[in-house]
Parts: sequence; C-alpha cells; structure tokens
Amino acid sequence: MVSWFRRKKPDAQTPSPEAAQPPVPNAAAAELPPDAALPAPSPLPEPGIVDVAVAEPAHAEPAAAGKPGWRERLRGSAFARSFSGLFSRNPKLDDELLDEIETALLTADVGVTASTALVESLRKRMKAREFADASALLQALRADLVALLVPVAKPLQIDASKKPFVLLTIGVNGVGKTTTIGKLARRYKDEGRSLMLAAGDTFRAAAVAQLQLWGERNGVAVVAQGQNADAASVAFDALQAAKSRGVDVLIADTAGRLHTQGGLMDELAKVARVLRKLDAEAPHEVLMVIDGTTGQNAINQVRKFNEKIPVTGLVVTKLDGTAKGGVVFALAREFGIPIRYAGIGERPEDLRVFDAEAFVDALLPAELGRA
Ligand SMILES: Nc1nc2c(ncn2[C@@H]2O[C@H](COP(=O)(O)OP(=O)(O)OP(=O)(O)O)[C@@H](O)[C@H]2O)c(=O)[nH]1
Ligand SMILES: [Mg+2]
Repeated sequence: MVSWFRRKKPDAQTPSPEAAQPPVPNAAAAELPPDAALPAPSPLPEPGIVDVAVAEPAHAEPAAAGKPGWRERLRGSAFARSFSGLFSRNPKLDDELLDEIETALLTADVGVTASTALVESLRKRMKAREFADASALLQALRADLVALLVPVAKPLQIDASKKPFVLLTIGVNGVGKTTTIGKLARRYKDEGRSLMLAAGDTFRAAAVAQLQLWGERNGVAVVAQGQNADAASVAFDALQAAKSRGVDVLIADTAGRLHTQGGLMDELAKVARVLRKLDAEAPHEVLMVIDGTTGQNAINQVRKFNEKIPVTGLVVTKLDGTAKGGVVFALAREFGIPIRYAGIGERPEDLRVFDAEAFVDALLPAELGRA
C-alpha cells in the first residue's frame, strides 16, 4: 500500500522537481554522444516473463470524475491563473482586452500561430459588434478553443481483432512513459482485457524494476531481459509471448531519448521493424508521451519522433503540475495527431481520456466572465 506513494509528491498542486524542470537525459543516455552507436547487448540472463499476483493498490483522494476533476487539477496552470486574473477585473470590451488575451495565450505556450489566429478572429467579431460585453467574448474564446481541440480528441480504440493489440510508447526522458503504461495497464485490466508489458527500457536496471512494480500492482505479466539488452529483442520476445498466450494488449516501454540523439532515435524504427516480423501491422498504436510542462519544445519533439516512427497518438502528462496548459492547443494545431489521454495526477485514475470540453472548461471556466 505504502509503495504507491513512494514517488509521489506531497501535494498534487506542489510541483515536483521533475515537473519544474525541462526533461533531462537520464544518466545512461547522457553518457552517449549524439548519434552514438546503440549499446552492445551484454551477456544476459535468459529473457524472463515475470508473472505476478494481483496486488491491490491504494486509492487516496483521486480527482473527482468528469469536469470537476479537471478543474481542480488544472486550476494552478498559468493558463487558468492568467485568465482568471484578467476576467476577475471585469475588463472592458476593447482592443486592450484583446492584447491582454493574446499575451496570456502566448505566455501559456499556445504558440504564436494559434494565439494570433484566435485573437484575430475575436477582433473581427468584436468590430462586427457580435459581443455585448467581455463575458460574451470569453464564451466565444471558449468555443474557439474547444473547436481547436475537437478534431484531436479521438479516444484510442483497441481493435479486438488484433491479438495482441500492440502499443508502443515513446518520448524524451522523464516525460511519464512508464507511469503512463502503469496507468493504462490498470485501465485496460479494469476493462476486462488481458495484457502484458514489455520492459523495453534496457538502459537502466531501475527502469525494468519500475515497470515490474507497475506489473505487480496490476497483476500483469512483464517481459524483461536485463540492463543493456537490445530493446528490439525485448519487444520481439514480448510479442512472441503475448501471441502464444493470446493476450489482448501488449504495451511496450522504451527508454527516454532526446529527439536530437540520432542513433537512439534509429533504435525506435528498429523496434517497430522487428515487431513487424511477427505482425505486419504492429505496432498498432505509437503513443508519444509529452510532458505538459515542456512548452514549445514539445512541437520539435513530436516533429522529430514522427520522422522516425509515425506517431498515431499523444498523451500529455503532468498537466496538474506547473504546466502552462497551452501546449495542447499548439500540438493540436500543428499536427492534428489524436490526443488520446491527459495525465492530471499520479494515480491510475488521473490518466483521463482526453476530453476537449473538460480541458477548456478547466482552463477557462464559463463563470469567469460572469463575476
Ligand atoms: N504530477 C504528475 N506527475 C507525473 C504524471 N505522469 C508522470 N509523472 C511523474 O513523472 C516522473 C517521471 O515519470 P516516468 O514514468 O518515470 O517517466 P519516463 O518517461 O518513463 O522516464 P524515463 O524512462 O527516464 O525516460 C515520475 O515521478 C512520475 O510520477 C502526471 O500526469 N502528473
Ligand atoms: Mg521510463
């Protein structure tokens, strides 16, 4: 029970050191120069599947379901704070208000293109006297923000005809890949699916242990080799095992890597290639995890990863911490890649299916303009 909180921050509103910092390479990855050859596999114990008993994780104060949960977790974001400051002053409907809105959007990492488009559309409508007051303008902005996200709010559908449905998680260091896998494992278990995890982060022994711990919590088998094993070979073993056991879903972890590390980036393509030897359509979902506190650099990360291995879905994590919130809009506008899930806390139930309306409602509550 206690182990559940081992890595947890004292308070969901208090930013963790990880959340406050941009992602940094882990020790193993940092030692590798860009474009370094992949570490050679060292002699290893036999690949192992660790079957585990179902452990009952503790549940303590999960965020409320639906919109209230999103609001309570996201209200600390720069987006929510600057807009609540702006509208609590009961502003006049004028160009100055539009300038302040533009600044707030830019500061919250919405990005120049999306911010300009949003504000110019509001300006046109303001000049056309479409808004009676600032509150009406706020409601229009809310609707525009939702409209920006609706095309990407496409939940992941696990195709049951794929046995197993293979989900490969990728992303830079420390963004929340392994934690997201743990949360997904719980979600899919609760949905009655059988699953297996592949410990594809072979750079650090601790990474394998971390995944095994999530496996134990959820009663899910974890396929692992050892530190420095070839990640593609772990993925291959895992898919073979998952096929022979007839499991529904296989989720593979990978080591965090910087998008600038060419050799490590090539390894991802290799993992996918090797999986395809066993199933021509695998991986069925390439889930890229983005740390919501990253800001505009997230755009670059997605672009570079997507060049190596087509990204089919995104997860934006740590939106409960010091995230500004706006990068979600920038990602939606730039790529149109479905945003599958949002991490609004560290517990399994805090990984939410991405909901455009709940997200905008949390950042910009309708009541703001009605003070
Ligand atoms: N507050 C908060 N913390 C999160 C969330 N998701 C992950 N974390 C925390 O982020 C930290 C890093 O998570 P990991 O899952 O280890 O990240 P990773 O991408 O697997 O890291 P590497 O394997 O080192 O690349 C952990 O302390 C997690 O608890 C979230 O949605 N909210
Ligand atoms: Mg990890």
